[in-house]
Amino acid sequence: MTKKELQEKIEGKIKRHYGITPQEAKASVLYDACALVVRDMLMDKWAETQNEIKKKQAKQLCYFSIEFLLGRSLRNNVYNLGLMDQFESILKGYGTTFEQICNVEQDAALGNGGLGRLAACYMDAEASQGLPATGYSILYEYGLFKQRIIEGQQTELPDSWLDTGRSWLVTKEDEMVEVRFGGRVVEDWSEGKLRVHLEDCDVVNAIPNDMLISGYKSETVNTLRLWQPKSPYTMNMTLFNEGAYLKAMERQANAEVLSKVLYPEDNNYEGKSLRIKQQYFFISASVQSILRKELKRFGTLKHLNDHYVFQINDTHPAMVIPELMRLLMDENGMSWEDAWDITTKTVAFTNHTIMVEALERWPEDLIRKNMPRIYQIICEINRRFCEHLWTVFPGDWERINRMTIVGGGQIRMANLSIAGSFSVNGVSELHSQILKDDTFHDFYLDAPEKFRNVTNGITYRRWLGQSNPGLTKLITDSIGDGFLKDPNELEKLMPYTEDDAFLEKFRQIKHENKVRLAKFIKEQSGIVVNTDSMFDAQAKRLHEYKRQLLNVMHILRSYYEIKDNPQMDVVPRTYLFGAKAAPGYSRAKDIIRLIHAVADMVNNDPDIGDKMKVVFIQDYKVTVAEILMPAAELSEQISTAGREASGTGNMKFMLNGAITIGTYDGANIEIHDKVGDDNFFLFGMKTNQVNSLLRHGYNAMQYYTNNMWINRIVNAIRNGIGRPGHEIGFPDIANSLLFNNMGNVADPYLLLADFEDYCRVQNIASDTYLDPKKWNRMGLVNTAMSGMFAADRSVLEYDERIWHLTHLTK
Ligand code: 26Q
Repeated sequence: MTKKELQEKIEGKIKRHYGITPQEAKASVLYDACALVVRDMLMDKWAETQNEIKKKQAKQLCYFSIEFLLGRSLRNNVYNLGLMDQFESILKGYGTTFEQICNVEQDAALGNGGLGRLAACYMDAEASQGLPATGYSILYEYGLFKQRIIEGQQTELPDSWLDTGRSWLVTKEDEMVEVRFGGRVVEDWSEGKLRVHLEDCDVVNAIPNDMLISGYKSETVNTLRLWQPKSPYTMNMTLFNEGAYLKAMERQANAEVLSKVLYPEDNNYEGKSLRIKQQYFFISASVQSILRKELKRFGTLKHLNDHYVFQINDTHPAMVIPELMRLLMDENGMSWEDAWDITTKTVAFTNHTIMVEALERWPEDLIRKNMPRIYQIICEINRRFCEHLWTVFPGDWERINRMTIVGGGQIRMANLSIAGSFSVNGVSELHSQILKDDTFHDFYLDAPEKFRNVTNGITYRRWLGQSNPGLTKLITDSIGDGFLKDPNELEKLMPYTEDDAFLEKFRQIKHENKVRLAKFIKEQSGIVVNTDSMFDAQAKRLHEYKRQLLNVMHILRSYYEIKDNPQMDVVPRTYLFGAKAAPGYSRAKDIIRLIHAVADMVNNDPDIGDKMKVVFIQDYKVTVAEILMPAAELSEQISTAGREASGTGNMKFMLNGAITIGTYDGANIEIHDKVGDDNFFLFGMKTNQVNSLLRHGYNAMQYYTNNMWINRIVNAIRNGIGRPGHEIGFPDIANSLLFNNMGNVADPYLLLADFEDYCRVQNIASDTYLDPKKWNRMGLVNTAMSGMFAADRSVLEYDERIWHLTHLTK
């Protein structure tokens, strides 16, 4: 499309929707007009994609996820359509810039962290690879909370993303479906055959809002279908007339509350009844709408698994299994055996965590009360599964007890997900191995053929092409732009690791990106950072297993070393943190407060000056990550070995040329394999050492007694951190490292055991930074070897190992 045609379309929108000229339009109007024009363009391609799917009777992917952490869409879509130059030039003509207009858009933060962002990266990769896919989730009114720091403490503010997000949605009232809660199960033998139906339910209408998903220079446009609940009931006038105003609206309010807010929990399960209703709401609506299409197209559901595969993103959508069973049997007259055969050939399960506190287990009562028929079906799945287990493990009661789906008054969603799927995968080599050896070992013995690995990946278009234009240009100028379609081409950069002029340009670009981040930090917090210092970043959800506290302990050590010896030579560093804590996770919030106290102490100390700065970047989100990743030089990936399933931030940093300081955990291992020992700062215990230490009784106190640094740092954390006169003590944090608490051993994530080795390797990192050429070469190796962490590779592996989809025109 030419600039002229595009400009006419934009101006047409402004005129028709707002009745003004582009010169009169403020930024929000220009944003809306651009978004609507882009949406129209995608709509044409979307219709084409639908046609091709029909014509080819294509097998499609349904990706079920309670989270899609999309970030902004305008720039992404314009980039994918190859229209960046046109848009930049048109908006310049209006006296503004495309960037300014993009900044109007709020992030669509319909997710917490890694799991949600992964879903978003995969949607991009599927469209880019011509894989037909639909994502299914909820149209949350409020996304993940906005984080404000007030006096060092996190407070949460609502995030109403729809103000600008609406522009991307196409509401399809005519594709509404009914979701039913509660009621009674009624069995009916009247036609000589058992038919089950529900009576006296609470009905919630589900309305689809479709977001079109573009791929990079691809003809395929896919769909993200976000369900919005709407009550079919109006106000109860009898109650209203009696003066019971709230009661009169209760039914309506109960329905619409389903999509109010995304639960802000990450890697942690909380048994809230609204949450399970959210899950059933979007699952039931999605499966109904899929079956409706299948019936319309083929007149039967017998071949469902030839046309669809359902990938469930962790266990949150596990109710697809009983819901599909219910619809096949109760509403389509299929036998249990036929329905089970189809279901278990359709559903595949991805696990994202082995942390026990994240495993979903719902009280039986809650499911029985809200989804009585689903409860019955789960019980019957369980009964038959136990029967099967008795033949596989005769007499092995203990094992069978661990494997049951219903047990101890709870429904175990992971067990349901495995029993009802044909595929179970982890998200990195190590994680998939742990699933087989440990977490799901019993299930592995029963059905080894189900287990596979697909290592996570990220979309390079967003995380390099769009967020790091400087580096993208340097790469394109030297090896062409093929890497944006085939990321393995990045390896062609390897010869440049010996090219001094190239390395100098690489350094220069990193520096420009650091200046950009420094400006952002200055505007946000007033802190001035030294752009010649090493930018050392840890950005991820705040969780004890991710060990932000270990990073803090090392910062304190560096600080005291300078205090003890002000004349010593140091490599200046800027320590960057970005992290949200779940609002109910008080230890995590305490650690945020500690980071601020450390920042207050370090940043205001005249003895320290430019040598150290500690910066907590407020409200870390996709859009902030897009500024942070390109500027980082050292990537902190320091989880306790065996605890981080994969990590994906590690990949974003690597791609942008940061060097990892990390443990042997998750995808760090595969990053280390790719770049080798020389280009990675590896430290700490391995998974087997961690587990054996914990099994044989880990004694944290012994480190406190014997290591004078640990002693000093833990005491300081307990007694007071802050600028003089403003010290705050954190006794709970200190105690958690030394004493058993509430059934937990002291220091369950082994910070004290890994501390010395971490500091040793941090010193190596500092020494290496003194040799800029060496450092830049290491960074470039990281970029060059990052090809395998592209989401394109991941989705193609899913396709080859699990999905077997029909490929469309790219
Ligand atoms: C469950 C029940 C009730 C409420 C909340 C939850 C819940 C919500 C979010 C449980 C877990 C999560 C999120 C998990 C997550 O993000 N896991 C991360 O997934 C990434 C993508 O695979 C991995 O890279 C990370 O290692 C993993 O931590």
